[in-house]
Amino acid sequence: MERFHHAEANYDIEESDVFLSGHHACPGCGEALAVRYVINTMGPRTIAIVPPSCIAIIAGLQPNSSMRVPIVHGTLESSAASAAGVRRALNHQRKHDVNVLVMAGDGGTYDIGFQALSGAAERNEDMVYVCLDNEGYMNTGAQKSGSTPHLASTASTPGGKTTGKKNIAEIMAAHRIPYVATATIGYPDDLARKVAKARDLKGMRFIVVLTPCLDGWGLPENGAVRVSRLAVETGFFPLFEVEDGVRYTINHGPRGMPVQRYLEAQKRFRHLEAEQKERLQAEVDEAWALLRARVECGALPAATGDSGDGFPGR
Ligand SMILES: Cc1ncc(C[n+]2csc(CCOP(=O)(O)OP(=O)(O)O)c2C)c(N)n1
Ligand code: SF4
Ligand SMILES: [Mg+2]
Repeated sequence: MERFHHAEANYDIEESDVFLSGHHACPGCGEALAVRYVINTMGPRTIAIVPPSCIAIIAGLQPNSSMRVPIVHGTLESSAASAAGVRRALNHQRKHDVNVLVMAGDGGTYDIGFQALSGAAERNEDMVYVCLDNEGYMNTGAQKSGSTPHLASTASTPGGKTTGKKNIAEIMAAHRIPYVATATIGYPDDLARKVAKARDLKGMRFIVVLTPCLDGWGLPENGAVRVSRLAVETGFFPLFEVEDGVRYTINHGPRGMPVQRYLEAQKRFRHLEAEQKERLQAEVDEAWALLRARVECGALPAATGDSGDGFPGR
């Protein structure tokens, strides 16, 4: 592990050198930066499961892979099931020190891979599952996914998506798994800390990382980190952790910046009327009220205590 300090961007993290320079993502891709932080924090004793996505393009094919770890290129439906199988095979070989990691896109997590993910979470399978969330099926031309925000324009919703973004962190927390977190590339120290925490826990750990896509969001090549910070500063994408499905911690409150600042930085929202922007602001405010209520509920004593099976409150 090597320590990286970046004074201007104000971060200081420890990274291994699993991720190599030279890959096939668009220059400036937010997802590639997220992959670097995640895989370098997980370290060299890791097997990664990567379904079809831009992550698979970033990982590349042997012998030209950008990662110094074994990678299973599975199907879009089956990442969590594949990871569960790899974990069990490793356990059988007594290789308990090898981490099993899924790096899947939002399409492969919120939608197409969700059945396998939910089943693995219900069984509390032992893995770190990271969803690199660029809010659309970007590898196939930026179609909308279950993660695309309300009113965002995509290749399949050019006039704006009529439904909202699924709250995958809450959905996963409802499975009462040991650890759920949200993170983004604009806050690398927060992201690396959460990945390290997940790595060192047991059972199902789930992190969703907001990773702006230049092409799909309509950003300049140097825009991914700035927009990911705006997502947090405006409250559009809250940073929080959930332990055992109930104990919520907010890591970074919104700084009172209007959502408008986030919307105007991206082409996918440029068609919006003033009234639609106000509606999105109201939705963000409502989501924060619910999140704060969850924090307060989590501070209450558990209803039934620990059942002893690894799942509290059952
Ligand atoms: C079952 C199935 N449907 C469709 C595809 C085609 N496909 C390959 S990659 C991809 C996009 C995946 O989107 P996401 O998981 O969000 O990853 P991203 O490309 O955005 O990183 C799609 C639809 C497929 N491989 N399998
Ligand atoms: S399409 Fe988007 S997510 Fe895919 S490599 Fe390009 S910038 Fe990254
Ligand atoms: Mg995607």
